[in-house]
Amino acid sequence: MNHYVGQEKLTLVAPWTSLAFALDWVKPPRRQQSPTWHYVNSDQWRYEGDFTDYAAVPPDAKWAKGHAMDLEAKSVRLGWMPYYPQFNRSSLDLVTDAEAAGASDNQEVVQKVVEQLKNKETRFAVDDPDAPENWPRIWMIWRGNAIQSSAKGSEFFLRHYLGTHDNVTAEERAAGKVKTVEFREPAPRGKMDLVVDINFRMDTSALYSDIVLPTAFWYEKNDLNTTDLHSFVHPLGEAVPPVWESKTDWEIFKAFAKKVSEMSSLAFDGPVKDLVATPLAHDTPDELAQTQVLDWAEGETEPVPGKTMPHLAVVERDYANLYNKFISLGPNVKTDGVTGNGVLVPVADQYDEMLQNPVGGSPDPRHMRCVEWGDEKYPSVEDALDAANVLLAMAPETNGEVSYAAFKHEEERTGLQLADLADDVRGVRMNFLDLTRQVRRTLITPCWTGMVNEGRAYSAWCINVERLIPWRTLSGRQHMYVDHPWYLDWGENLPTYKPKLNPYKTGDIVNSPVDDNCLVLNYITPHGKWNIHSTYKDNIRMLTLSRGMDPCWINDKDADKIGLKDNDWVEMYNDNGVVVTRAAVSSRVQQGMCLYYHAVERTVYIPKSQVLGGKRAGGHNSLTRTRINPVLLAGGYAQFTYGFNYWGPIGIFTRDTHIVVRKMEKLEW
Ligand SMILES: Nc1nc2c(c(=O)[nH]1)N[C@H]1C(S)=C(S)[C@@H](COP(=O)(O)OP(=O)(O)OC[C@H]3O[C@@H](n4cnc5c(=O)[nH]c(N)nc54)[C@H](O)[C@@H]3O)O[C@H]1N2
Ligand SMILES: Nc1nc2c(c(=O)[nH]1)N[C@H]1C(S)=C(S)[C@@H](COP(=O)(O)OP(=O)(O)OC[C@H]3O[C@@H](n4cnc5c(=O)[nH]c(N)nc54)[C@H](O)[C@@H]3O)O[C@H]1N2
Ligand SMILES: [Mo]
Repeated sequence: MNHYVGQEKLTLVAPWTSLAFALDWVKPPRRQQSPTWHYVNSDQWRYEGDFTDYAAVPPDAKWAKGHAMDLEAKSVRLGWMPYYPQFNRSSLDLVTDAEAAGASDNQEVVQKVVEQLKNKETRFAVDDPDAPENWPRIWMIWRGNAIQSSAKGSEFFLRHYLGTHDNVTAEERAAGKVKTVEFREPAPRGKMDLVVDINFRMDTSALYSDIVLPTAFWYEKNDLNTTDLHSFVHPLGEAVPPVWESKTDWEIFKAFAKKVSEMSSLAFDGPVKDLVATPLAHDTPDELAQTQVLDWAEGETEPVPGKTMPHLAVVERDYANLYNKFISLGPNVKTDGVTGNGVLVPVADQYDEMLQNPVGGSPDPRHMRCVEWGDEKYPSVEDALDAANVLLAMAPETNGEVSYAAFKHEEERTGLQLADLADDVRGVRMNFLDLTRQVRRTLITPCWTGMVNEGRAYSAWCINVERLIPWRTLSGRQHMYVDHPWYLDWGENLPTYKPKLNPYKTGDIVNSPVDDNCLVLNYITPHGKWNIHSTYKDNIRMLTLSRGMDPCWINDKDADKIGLKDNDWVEMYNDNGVVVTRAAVSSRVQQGMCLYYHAVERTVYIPKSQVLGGKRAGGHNSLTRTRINPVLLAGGYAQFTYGFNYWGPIGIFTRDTHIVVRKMEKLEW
């Protein structure tokens, strides 16, 4: 199913989460927080010293000091943030070895692994991220454009993930600074053995990939595309079949599942057991797990899974049946319901209803069907149409009875009367054909906070204000003050003014030449107004309207200082990389800043750089780098507990980035 990253969440979040992460078959899922993952793996941590070199914290801090990478490792071992790969050994072997050493059940397997972690026989991979056994080898980019377009610190990706040419002039500074994490020399380059991109567009990430899997465009497939911020469920309809070799995303992932199933007998005799570490989770009792910060690795407490460290669960992996499971809706949704934003949605009745459908037949926008294998019958998700109809049947936004049941469940949790909200929509059902025939709005649901009955526009938090459902905070109210010791230590227990970062101290401008012919400016990369990230910009019409490229915007008085005229070619650079483009000089831009819209593609224009001696320049994220604000690593307490796509450090605000801007003497392609 389609979804946008960022704050636009998929409306049908509860059933979608189940399907997307295969929770209908196996729990818990392995979900990662991306900025921290890339900070570690693309080795950007190696290029900074102590974060207090540039960030202001109160004096005499206990934790707010040292290297951010050490704090990242701490956040993993305390169960605050997820990290994969998990250990310095295969998580399958850990279980087999524990069993060979006498562990008779899953509980004992977990206990053995906890002991090994405590006496350091087994290590978390994050403690030694540049050890060959600990870094990831395969990177699959799907529905994103990570390389240059979205990921901060693009040039570090080129260097450490891909091993291509890069424009980094920064030096490594972490040696001797990291205390618990291993600093290996030299830093590995080209860590990824295989980069696969699934896209319908030749974007920048595709340019750098080993394999590009062409996917069907939006009029070549049946799919759903929705967000909570507007209240319609969008169907994408297959007007024509996918052209040439392209396949729908659903078919591509299904083909992967099939191949893995076919090949599994080469590695496994049957189902195997796997150990999964997951962080303390938002919207669960884990929010009260750590009222204090006690590190078991420093002897301050005992390691207890799900309390003082990550949850550890033993799960079964049945690779031979991966394909069968892919095409079937698993029984977990019947027993456990589906969950979205902390709200449990019971769907057992809908599961049983779906089981009444016939086995086989072709996918149909009106009808649902079942599949059979291993003597069992399951609702089918073999085709994207089946999957869309299954989602529509289980989502409170599109099945009024499900919404009613979810509100009933919320009544028990909150002690409030709520189900009346869904009284009038109990009879409403939507299937894929309904959506293609007529625009349909989503129904009211406790998974979201808007009140959309009777045509009312979606607006966040209405249910909390009007029906007094508690806010999802510790106090149940809107609250600003956080009494957690980690936040107190950083001086951020209340929203706090933090001074602008010094570019010479952050490492942005150390090796970059600065003289009277250039400007040092604050670098801002807001979202393009006429494009969505990297999409809809590189076509002839948009390029014609914007000088054939993305210009950088500079204030006229600033431009005067270095004799820069509108449309002149400039070089923008810092220690992270370099960009070559034209200057759009305008009094609408504030003095002291340089604005370069997100997101630039390498398919359009990338001239050569002069400051870097003729090397080809980069795009907007060539000038950024990921810096983790460690205060945001905290977890296991109140609303600041990890939630997928909700909580964790961001890459960086580009406004904390500084660049040097210089007029170009000679343009070279
Ligand atoms: N410097 C800087 N960096 C930023 C930001 C910034 O403001 N400044 N913003 C950040 C934010 S908030 C975000 S959300 C990210 C966005 O980052 P991304 O999500 O990586 O950016 P997009 O360019 O939207 O990438 C989506 C890709 O999916 C492809 N695509 C679209 N539909 C389909 C489909 O149905 N199937 C498949 N397989 N592919 C499809 C598109 O062609 C496109 O290449 O960028 C982040 N990075
Ligand atoms: N057209 C279009 N619409 C989009 C998107 C898109 O790519 N294109 N992307 C979608 C996504 S995923 C997202 S996350 C949202 C992002 O939408 P917004 O959150 O609105 O993000 P931006 O447009 O990047 O930045 C908003 C404004 O913040 C200003 N700004 C920069 N630094 C500072 C600062 O230090 N203080 C203050 N007060 N202001 C500052 C910028 O100049 C800019 O005008 O947009 C969504 N909508
Ligand atoms: Mo976003």
